Amino acid sequence: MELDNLCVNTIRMLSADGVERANSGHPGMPMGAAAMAYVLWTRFLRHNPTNPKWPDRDRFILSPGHGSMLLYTLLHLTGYDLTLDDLKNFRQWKSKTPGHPEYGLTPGVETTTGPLGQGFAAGIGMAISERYLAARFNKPEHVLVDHYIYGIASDGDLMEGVSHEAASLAGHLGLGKVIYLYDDNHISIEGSTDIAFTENRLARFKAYGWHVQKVDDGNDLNAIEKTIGEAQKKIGKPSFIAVRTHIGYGSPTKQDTSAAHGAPLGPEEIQRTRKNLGWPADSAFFIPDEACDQFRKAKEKGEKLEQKWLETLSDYEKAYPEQAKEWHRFVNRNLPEGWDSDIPVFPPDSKGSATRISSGNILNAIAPKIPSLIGGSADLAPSTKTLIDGEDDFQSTHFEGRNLRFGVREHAMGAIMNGMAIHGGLIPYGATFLVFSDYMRPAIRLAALSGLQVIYVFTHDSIGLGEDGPTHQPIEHLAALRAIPNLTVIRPCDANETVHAWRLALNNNKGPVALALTRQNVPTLDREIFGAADGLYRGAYILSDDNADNPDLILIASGSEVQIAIEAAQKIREEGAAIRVVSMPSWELFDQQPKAYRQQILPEEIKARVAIEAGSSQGWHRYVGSRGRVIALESQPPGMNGFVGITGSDDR
Ligand SMILES: Cc1ncc(C[n+]2csc(CCOP(=O)(O)OP(=O)(O)O)c2C)c(N)n1
Ligand SMILES: [Mg+2]
Repeated sequence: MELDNLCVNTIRMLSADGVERANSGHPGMPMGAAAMAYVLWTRFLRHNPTNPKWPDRDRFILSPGHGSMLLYTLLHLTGYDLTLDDLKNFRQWKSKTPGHPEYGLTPGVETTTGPLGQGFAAGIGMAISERYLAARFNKPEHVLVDHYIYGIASDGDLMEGVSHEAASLAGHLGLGKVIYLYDDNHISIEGSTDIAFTENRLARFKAYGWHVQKVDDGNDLNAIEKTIGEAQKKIGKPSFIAVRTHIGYGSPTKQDTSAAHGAPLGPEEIQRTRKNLGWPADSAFFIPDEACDQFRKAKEKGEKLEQKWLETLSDYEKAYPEQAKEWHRFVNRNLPEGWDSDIPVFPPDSKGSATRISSGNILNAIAPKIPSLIGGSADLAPSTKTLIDGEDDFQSTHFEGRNLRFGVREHAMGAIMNGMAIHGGLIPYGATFLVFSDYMRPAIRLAALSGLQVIYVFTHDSIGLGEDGPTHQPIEHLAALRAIPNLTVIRPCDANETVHAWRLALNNNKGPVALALTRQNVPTLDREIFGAADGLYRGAYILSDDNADNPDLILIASGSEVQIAIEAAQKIREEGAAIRVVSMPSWELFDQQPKAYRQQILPEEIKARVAIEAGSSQGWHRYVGSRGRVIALESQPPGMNGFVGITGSDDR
């Protein structure tokens, strides 16, 4: 139909105009994918541009974030709070239309994308949240949660390992609400995908357990509509639709070439493209009225959809007042009153226990009170102690289950947790050995960037883990995690610090928290003798102090090395020196303290300071100063003799 074509070309040209004006960006992807995006957004997507946060909206993920102009164009056209001026400010400093979509910045952007594969995997996390919430809250006559997770994925998304991991898990779990359109344009940056990407993608997804379809002509609106309709009918399988598109469609010389990928069309080529698509000459940012009206129908439609849902919610509140309260708690991320009433206080114990064990006990004390807390591990639950006792596994037969079995898929676990958190309603946690945090790093970074409440339980946090050898012994991992802005890393020294670490993680909804926990026992400190464990909230606090005004030496340690610091202090004291012992479970928390507090714990004038941590010394100099020393692991300890690897180093 002519109007449809006009609308599709409006998407193409607005996207190309945005890139042209910014003089950077990616016009080709939006131009190629415009038709499928149009069908999806005008014939299927249930959303309310007036309220981008309506909980039961369908989610749309643009996994190839480089095609961001496609998303901005759709948001503007359908009536989100994103003006034409915003489109004109594409890629400008502080604009609402950055180079890649950023969660929290632009209304309607459901998740940050750009690192290929992340959006794909985050969508699987959203689908997990959708099913869990549906299982927990829906009643036959009151359906509160019932929405799709739509996405567009590119060649790059499908090449990245994280999408393989996530697709495999989604197929296993039968997440039928996932419908992904594959922008099958045969082109990536270096040219034809023939140079590096030739497997049968449909067969691959079929083998993962997905329902697969293909559309031979990416401009055939009816064919696209039909396949999405079919996909919706497939209840128990995620859907993958390969749509043969043409990058840069409409551009006479750049279509089907990688030249359309990452640079503006250029003034002459964009004129030629306008002509080719029947667009007026010199018509940058032109939106035909009929096209605008067509897209804007989304507003009224969306308001009605949400209104209807609000009526359902109101009926639900009357019929199930208690559950309705819980629903609001979930959505607002509030913890129920008394959630911490069963949290243990661990008595002093010189033998103590591993902090991973304490963590497991704490998790199991709070989990019954916080049903929005759900998680699991990458096949290491017996080691990471992250199973919730008495709860089912989350499986296609038990979407109400709270124990997630991520399988050995750390990267997808990270990205999936991001999607779970971003979907709303849940607080996800995920566990593995600290050494394998490397396998999750890109997703952790995105969680931090997006300010998501995600909890990482990283156990076996030092060479103290035992006999596994250097492949399993983390060295630089704490430093690497601490280098990620807005990630709070906490390495508690004993059971009671672990309690406060969990409390902090549950209360911190501004960003992710990583807990670094021991495999081996650590003593539970007697807090009658030592400083109170809730000092953890301040990042560092005094455990013991011989001369509060003027200690001769400050020993600073984290986690399992705190006991070493305490023992060392004992010995040095015998020689008559006044020692202060500081437990420093979290740099980030300490750095947030007022200067006066920091000065109180680590007074500027006391230069004799030693930090002890069984990891890389990198960064510790900030706390010990130029005349202090760090006792750390400067090199990979030898395999079987790992325990003797800890050495003092002079860090001047
Ligand atoms: C993890 C990651 N690696 C590399 C890049 C850089 N990059 C951006 S787009 C792209 C590939 C483009 O090919 P495709 O995904 O098919 O998108 P199209 O060119 O078809 O729009 C690459 C390598 C990235 N964004 N993320
Ligand atoms: Mg491509």
